[in-house]
Amino acid sequence: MESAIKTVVEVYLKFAGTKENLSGSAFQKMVKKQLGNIMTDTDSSGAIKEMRQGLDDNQDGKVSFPEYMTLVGYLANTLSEQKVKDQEAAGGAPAAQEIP
Ligand SMILES: [Ca+2]
Repeated sequence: MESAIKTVVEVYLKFAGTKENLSGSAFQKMVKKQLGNIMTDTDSSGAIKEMRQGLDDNQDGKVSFPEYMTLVGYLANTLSEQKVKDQEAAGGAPAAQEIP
């Protein structure tokens, strides 16, 4: 858990460089290099641009740390939902909400 949190912060700082935000091109690079296995469409610059626009709460064209954390939370949520589905499909442990 601690190493995962450090990684989330380090990846952001690596791609933000000395700036306080991820620029459009930095965000493109970050998604392509870091999220190719967890997301689809990461080879599409247009799809990544749309995703950035969806995250960009203050509409400044850049991704701030809180905006980046929205993406991390979204991906974690998607991953956990997918794991539940996989377990159900495999006849494995039921989802927590199904346990009486
Ligand atoms: Ca922004």
